[in-house]
Amino acid sequence: RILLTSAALLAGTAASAQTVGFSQIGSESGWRAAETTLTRQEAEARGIDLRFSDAQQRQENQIAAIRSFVAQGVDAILLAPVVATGWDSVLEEAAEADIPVVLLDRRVDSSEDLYLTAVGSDLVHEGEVAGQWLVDNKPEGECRVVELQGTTGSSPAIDRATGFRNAIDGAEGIEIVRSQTGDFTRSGGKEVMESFLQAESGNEICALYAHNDDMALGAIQAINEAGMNPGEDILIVSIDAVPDIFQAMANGDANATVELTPNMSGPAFDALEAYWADGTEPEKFIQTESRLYTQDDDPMAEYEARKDLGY
Ligand code: GZL
Repeated sequence: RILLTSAALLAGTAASAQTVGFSQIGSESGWRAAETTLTRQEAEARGIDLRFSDAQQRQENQIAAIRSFVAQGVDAILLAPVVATGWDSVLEEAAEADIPVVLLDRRVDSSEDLYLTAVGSDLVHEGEVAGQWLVDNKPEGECRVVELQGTTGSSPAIDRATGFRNAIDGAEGIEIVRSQTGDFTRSGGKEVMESFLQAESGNEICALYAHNDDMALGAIQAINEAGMNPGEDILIVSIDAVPDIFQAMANGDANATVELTPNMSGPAFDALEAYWADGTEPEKFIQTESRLYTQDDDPMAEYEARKDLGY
């Protein structure tokens, strides 16, 4: 009898475990890897059955994954949308199946009615913080800037470009002379920076603004290989605050980064648990905080604090 009761109890507990499908963009950056690691840990800690799909940065794979999650009848879907457009029909299918969708770290242009909430940072503000750092720290005179943009059509690429331009527009002598996507990857950042250096040979490049640290780290490699000193000849400002950018700061190769927390799933699961419990409708946007870090902020301590978080 006791054995039966405990088995029945276990079965009962297992049956109440919520199942969540997670359509992740891929593993294009250290930050993305940390977001995945933390999401798996959060789900484990909460007894949530997480079904994970890596889209290799292709929207069609994310759409297929969402359709599969709907067919499985999951209790919720997490979506980190690689680009901002093209989600209406698949989000409508999830809505028709009464499956709540929570957006992580990027936004979509679909109606807010098609998702429960979006967890992310103020991406425009991140660009403004990066731009303001350069305004405050650029050398005297003209400062010609090159920009490595994130994935074309993604909300961070759009908003971080806007924010940086908001900050520098009012300042004298700062001009963006080249801008191109490096797709948020180190290899992309390195290749595009090599082309910037060739195209601008003979002209002075004062600073690089990269929409994420991984592209900045690739660019630092290219600048070193060109026999120049990143962090001195060319100032480096980027976004994410991954461990390796702090290592670069400690070496004098990078100057500033704007932190983006990789723990988007904590607030997401909090909102879902409240919704599952009694239908509580969260705010449509749950904003995470970001702050500036520079070489003055003990980079190696920041490196140590982050190095085991799964980046
Ligand atoms: C921003 C997030 C970005 C990170 C990159 O919210 O979507 O995607 O800044 C990642 O590292 O590729």
